[in-house]
Amino acid sequence: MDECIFCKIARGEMESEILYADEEVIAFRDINPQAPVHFLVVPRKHIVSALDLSPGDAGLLSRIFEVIKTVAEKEDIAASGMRILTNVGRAAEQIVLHLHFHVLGGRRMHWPPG
Ligand code: DGP
Repeated sequence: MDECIFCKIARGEMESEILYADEEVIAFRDINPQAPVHFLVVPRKHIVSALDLSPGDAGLLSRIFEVIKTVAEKEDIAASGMRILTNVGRAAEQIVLHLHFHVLGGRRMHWPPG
């Protein structure tokens, strides 16, 4: 998708602090961090949200969670606990319409979330 911010980051056309990249998945720091560690894990393939995943994406989804674990361990938030979330649609304030998983850690997370 030409105008999608996360597609542009994945193509290297927009700057971001990349923490991990392979042929399917990238991870980079959120521009507006909500915790001491806050990064996003994003498929290179343009998928709008979790509701747009299809059975053919099972391998990709599994890869995304492997990358979440790898980067969380590298960022030293895996052992203490962290939050993984994906916003879907307007009521959840999904701003970027390209599937992404927020990974937050380095502080105590509260429940229920806002
Ligand atoms: P969401 O509300 O789930 O769509 O969150 C989108 C997140 O993406 C938000 O926390 C800020 C982040 N973000 C938006 N634009 C950019 C960008 O250009 N670079 C980076 N690194 N993060 C961005």
